[in-house]
Amino acid sequence: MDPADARATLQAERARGLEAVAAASTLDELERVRVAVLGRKAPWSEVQRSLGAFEPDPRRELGRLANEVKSTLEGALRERRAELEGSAEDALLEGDRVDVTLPGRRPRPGSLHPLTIVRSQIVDVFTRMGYRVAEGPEIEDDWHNFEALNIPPDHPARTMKDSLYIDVPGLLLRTETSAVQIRAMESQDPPVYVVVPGRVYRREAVDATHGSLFQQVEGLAVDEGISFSDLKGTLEAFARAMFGPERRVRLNPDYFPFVEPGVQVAVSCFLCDGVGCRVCGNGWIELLGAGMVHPRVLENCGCDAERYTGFAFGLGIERVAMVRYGVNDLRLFYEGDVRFLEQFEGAA
Ligand code: 2NL
Repeated sequence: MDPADARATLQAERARGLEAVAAASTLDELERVRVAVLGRKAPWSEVQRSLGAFEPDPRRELGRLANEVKSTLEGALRERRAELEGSAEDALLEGDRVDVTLPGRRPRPGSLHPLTIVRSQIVDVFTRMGYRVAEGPEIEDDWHNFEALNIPPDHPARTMKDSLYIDVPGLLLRTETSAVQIRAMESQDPPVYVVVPGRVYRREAVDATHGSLFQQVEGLAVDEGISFSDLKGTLEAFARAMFGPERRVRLNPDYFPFVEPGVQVAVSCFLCDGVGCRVCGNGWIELLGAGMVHPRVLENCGCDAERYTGFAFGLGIERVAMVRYGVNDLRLFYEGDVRFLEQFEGAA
C-alpha cells in the first residue's frame, strides 16, 4: 500500500464508518459496525499496521490522519451507543409504566349482619336505661339452665326431645340466656340490672320461623320495690325506642315457669298503627315474653324474696329483624348469601 492509497482508504473509511454508525438501529448492530470499522480486520487497522513501512514524512501525516479518523469514529460510536441505550431504556420504562393516577381497586367492604344490627339496637336501648351487658357460656349445666329457673325435672322442656344435649352428662346447649342472669344474681347482691344477648339452642324442626339455633336478648331487673308497672313502663320505652314514639304495648297473661305472673307482650304495628295489615294481621305484633321473677328463682340465687322483687323479659332477635325488615324466612339470616346480606348495607 502506498501513502496515496492509505490516505484514500482512511478518508473512505471515515465516511463509510460514519454512515454505518448512523444506520445502526440496535446496540448489537452498533457493536458489529464497531468491529467492521475499527476491529483488527478493518481497513483502518490494515492502514495502521502498514504505517511503519512509510517514509517519516508521510508516516507522520498518515499517522495523524489515522488517529483523527479513529477518534472521529469512536466519538460517533459513543454518541450512537448513548442514543440507543437511551431508547432501550425508554422502551423498558414504557413497558413498565404505571399510571399512578388510576384509582386503586378497593377491597369491597362487608357490612353488619342484619341480626347484628338489630341485636346492638336492642341492647343499646337498655344500656341507655342503665342496664349492664352480661354474657355467658353456650354450654350450660342443668342447674343454671333449668333448676334455678324453677323448671321442674318433669318439665317437657327438659326432655331430649326439646333440648340439645352433649356427651357430658348434666350439660347441654343453653335453651335460653336466662342462665346468664342466674349467674349474675348468684354473683352479686341486688340491685341487678342486666341485659343478655346470645345464641340459644333448641331441638326443633327447621322451617321458615323455626331453627335449632336462634338469638335472644333477655333482660332482668331486681331491686327493692320493683313492681309490675315498672315492667310495663320499661317495655313501653323499649317499644318506642325500637319502633317509634307512637307505639303502645299490650300485655296478655302467659305462663313461664320462672315468672309469676307471666305475660306475652305485643307492640302496636309500626306500619298500620294497630289497624291491621299484611305484616301484623290484627294490628299487634307479638314480640316478647315477660313477667315478675318467681320468688323461688330469687331464693335459688340467694336473693331475699321478701325484700327484693324483679321483672324479666326475653325476645328473639330474628323475630324483631323479620318484622323490621319484612323478611319472611328466618333461614335467610343463616345462609350467608351475599345477595341477601348486601341489602342491609347502611341499614338502621
Ligand atoms: C320468650 C320469653 C322470657 C324470661 C324470659 C327470665 C329470666 C330470669 C328470671 C325470670 Cl333469670 N325470667 N326470663 C322471663 C319471661 C319470658 O322469655 O319468649 N323469649 C324468647
